[in-house]
Amino acid sequence: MPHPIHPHQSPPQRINMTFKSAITVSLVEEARGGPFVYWDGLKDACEKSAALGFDAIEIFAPGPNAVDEAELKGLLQEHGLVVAAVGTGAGMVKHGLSLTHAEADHRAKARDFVKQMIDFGGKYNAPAIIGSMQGKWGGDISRDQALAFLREALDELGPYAAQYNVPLFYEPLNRYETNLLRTVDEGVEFCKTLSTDNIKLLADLFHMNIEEADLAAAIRAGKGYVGHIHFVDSNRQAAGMGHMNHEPIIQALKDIGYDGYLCAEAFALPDSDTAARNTIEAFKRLTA
Ligand code: LER
Ligand code: MN
Repeated sequence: MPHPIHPHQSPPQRINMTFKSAITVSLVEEARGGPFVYWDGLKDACEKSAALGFDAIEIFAPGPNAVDEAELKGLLQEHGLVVAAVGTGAGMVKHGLSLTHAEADHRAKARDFVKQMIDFGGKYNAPAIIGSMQGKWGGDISRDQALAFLREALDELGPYAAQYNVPLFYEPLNRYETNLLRTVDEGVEFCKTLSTDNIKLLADLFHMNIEEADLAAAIRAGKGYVGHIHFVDSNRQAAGMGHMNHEPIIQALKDIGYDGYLCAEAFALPDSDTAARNTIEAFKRLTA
């Protein structure tokens, strides 16, 4: 049996891995049961992730003012962590907002929410992520129209993020979560139509496992565009707990000179501590 983590034991040396490691913490009660490893607050997540040797946390927060800045900065400093990225999905989960909604007022509110989340992340030099906030097409809105709305949003929000010297991450999602862009290649082609070059793609191995023919080839084709990785297994558990072959994916990331994070956006299965430990062990095995 692996040893339990004692929050007060001093953190081990950072592990010198090829890629930086990050782990998710959700502060959104409505999302409980979703694919996030830690659920019991920032203090708990910082103590435990630092003790395991993670470099960073990725925060899924209910809104831009949900986190006390002094508290988080203190925790990051105390534990030698940084923020890898911040999610914006609470705009959808809590407020039902979508960047591709039929009504202009609604879209403006969605863009405003994302801007505030970019401001939130900016305090920690962390990019924001557009995942479920991209919405879907349907009803009165054609696919082309929805993509035009998405383009308009990213062309506004990408430059907005640049004030913090960070990109904005756009995440293709699998077919059960969006009908817009579902593969890295579709994401790359879409980025080429933008007037901003400050959008980078978030390649989530869980979504890719559903949509891509060849995950490593998709990563290679995303060279220059892939800026963040949600690193999990086929079943959205920690890497190593499903049937995904991660070695060729790691090799592809090396080949494209990827220098971002591998972030565990995984279910807390069988529990947070085990998922976190399984993740860091897989990272070490695959990349040390
Ligand atoms: C967010 O990163 C993501 O991957 C989505 O599946 C959440 O719904
Ligand atoms: Mn994801």
